[in-house]
Amino acid sequence: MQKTLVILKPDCIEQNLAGKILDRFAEKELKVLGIKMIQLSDDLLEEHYEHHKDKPFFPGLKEFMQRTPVIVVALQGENAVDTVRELAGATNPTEAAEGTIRKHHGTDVQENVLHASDSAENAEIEMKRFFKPEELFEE
Ligand code: FUP
Repeated sequence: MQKTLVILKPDCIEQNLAGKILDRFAEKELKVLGIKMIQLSDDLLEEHYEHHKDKPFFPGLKEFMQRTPVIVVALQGENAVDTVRELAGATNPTEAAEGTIRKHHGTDVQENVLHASDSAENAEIEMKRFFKPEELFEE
C-alpha cells in the first residue's frame, strides 16, 4: 500500500472536472484519505514548487495556481504514486499518451489539470504539507 498527493488545479476546477477525475482514481481502487478545497498561499506554493522557484515560468505558475481555489486529495492504494502518474500522463499535455487525463483535458504545460506526487518519499512530505493528521481518514 502506498500514498500519494494530488492537487486538482484551477483549470480542473473551472472545467468542473473534479468528479470525473476522482472517479478515475476510484476505478483504480485508490481510496480517498483526505480531500478539501483550499486557496493556495504564496508560502505554500513557494514550498511546493521549491525546485521551480528560480525558473522563468514560476511567477506565471504561481498566478495560475492562485486563480481559483484548488482541491487537494490524499489517496492510498497499491502502487498509488505510479498509478496516478500513469492516469495523469506527461506534464505537457501535447506529449501525454492517449487516454490520459492531461491528454483529454489539459491545455498546455502549465494548465495541465492536476499535480501528482512523483515518489513515495515526496508523497509523504506533500501529505504533511497539505493535511493535518486529524483531516485524514485512517482505517
Ligand atoms: P510534474 O511532476 O508532471 O507536475 O512536472 P514538473 O515537476 O516538471 O512541473 C511542475 C509544474 O510546473 C507543472 F505542472 C507546470 C509547471 N511548469 C510550467 O509551468 N512550465 C514548464 O515549462 C514546466 C513546468
